[in-house]
Amino acid sequence: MLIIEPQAPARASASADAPPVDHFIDGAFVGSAKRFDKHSPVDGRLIARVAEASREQVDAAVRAARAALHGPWGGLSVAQRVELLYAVADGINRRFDDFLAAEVADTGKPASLARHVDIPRGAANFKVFADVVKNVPTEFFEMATPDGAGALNYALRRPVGVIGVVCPWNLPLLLMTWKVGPALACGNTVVVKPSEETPQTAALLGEVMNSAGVPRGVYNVVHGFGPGSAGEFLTTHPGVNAITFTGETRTGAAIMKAAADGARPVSLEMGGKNAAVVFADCDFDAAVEGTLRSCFANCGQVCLGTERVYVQRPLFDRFVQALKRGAEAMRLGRPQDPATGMGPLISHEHRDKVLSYYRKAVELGATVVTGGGVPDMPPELAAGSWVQPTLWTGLGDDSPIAREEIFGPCALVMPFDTEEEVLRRVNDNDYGLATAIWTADLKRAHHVAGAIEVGIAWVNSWFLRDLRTPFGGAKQSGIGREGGVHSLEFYTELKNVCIKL
Ligand code: NAD
Ligand code: 6OD
Repeated sequence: MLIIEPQAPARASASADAPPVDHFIDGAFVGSAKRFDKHSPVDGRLIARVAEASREQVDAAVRAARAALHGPWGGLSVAQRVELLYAVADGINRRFDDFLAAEVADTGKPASLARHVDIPRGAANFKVFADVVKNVPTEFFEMATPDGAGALNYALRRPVGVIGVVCPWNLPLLLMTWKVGPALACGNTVVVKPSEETPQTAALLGEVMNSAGVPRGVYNVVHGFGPGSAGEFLTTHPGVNAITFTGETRTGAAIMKAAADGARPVSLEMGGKNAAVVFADCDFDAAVEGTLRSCFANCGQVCLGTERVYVQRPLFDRFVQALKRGAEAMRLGRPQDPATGMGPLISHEHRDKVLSYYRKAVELGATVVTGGGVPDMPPELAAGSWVQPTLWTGLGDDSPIAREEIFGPCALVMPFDTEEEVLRRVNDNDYGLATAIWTADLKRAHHVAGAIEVGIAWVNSWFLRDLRTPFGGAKQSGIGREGGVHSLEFYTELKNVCIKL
């Protein structure tokens, strides 16, 4: 199988005409002397000149966030905070098309996907966590004492302080608000560092915060990169009380080291190498449709996505052929085209990484069932970072293709015989984020879901999310859980008050 080498991207050179994307600090937009280019993943066009925060600007954002804790924000009742967060959600919905356009421009993902997933969830994250904070009680214990009078214990939740929020590029608004929603609902203030690849929706949210009446300094955004830039400046800043992060495992480890100074808590949502397990008794069509989605949605750039597919042997050949047909039916194209099923990867840099695995699979002797290279796109899209949806067979669990996160539209499909065998093989991996189990046998479903070492197990579905449930990864996929009351554990200090009667 020939892997088509990508052309060097023909990109527009930096132009002062490209619109600026600025930081949002203390309720106002501010630029920087230093800016970097943001190119469209669809066609390589220069779409924005993004301000890169200096250490002083990150410091200003953290100071603004600290001051806001002691300003009007800190004096709000829970009911008032909840009302403001509802106004933020309504503000996102009112400017739905602006958010959609910004997200699609930054990521290149199909507008149909962003319209149904990214933007509505961006708004929902504010309402759901406002409701959690409003409705979830704390503890109360009545206690006996030797003098017979007794004592009462009750718990109070208080904000942690300034939260540093470091975000990835794959679901930018959704994953940022998934953390900012509960952080603000609990009364904290935030400094957000969006991915350098996707700066726009975080900035736009600043406008919504102002229109909703959120006091200045509560929500701040600083743009830039990781090491030696805004990410490092934020996570090493002593004024940040806790850090919540989504991204690669090795970045999470670097952030954990930075957080050790000052013994600051971290919540880390990191990489995965998720397995789908397809038993011979499954609903075949549902399993094929669900597995195609879990492998290829968002061009394979979903942390919960499947990159290992274990299929029970009697079904194996038929299942591989059905996946192949589905992959080959996938339409790659402009995000706005309703027929588009898959967009490009986020960048040429990320495509280089994904293609290096495409090459490695072939070198290791994989059978390329479909894909394996760069698709032939029309000339106006040729400078985008497109790759073919790809399926392999013929490699085992020990190959890097089965062990390392690729984060592209690709999966290795492998046969298995017994439940015990597949459990052992699925669990023999450093990651433990998510799994999808396809079976009609309820007893087996419960057993396998209980035994796979992951934070999230789906049975006969994938990415079906109730935001009240615990979300996070086992092993190297994460530390901590967010979602519902679990977010309260991270975003509040729980204080016990003991009253001697
Ligand atoms: P990344 O780790 O490269 O970057 C994430 C963020 O961290 C970016 O904002 C980046 O600028 C910043 N950063 C990088 N180095 C830093 C440093 N040393 N200090 C401080 N900040 C730093 O991840 P990515 O490429 O943006 O996202 C893809 C990865 O995210 C994949 O591994 C994917 O599995 C993972 N992910 C996990 C989840 C989850 O919920 N577990 C969700 C989405 C994505
Ligand atoms: O749905 C969510 O809350 C969530 N955190 C999804 C993560 C997807 C990863 O790419």
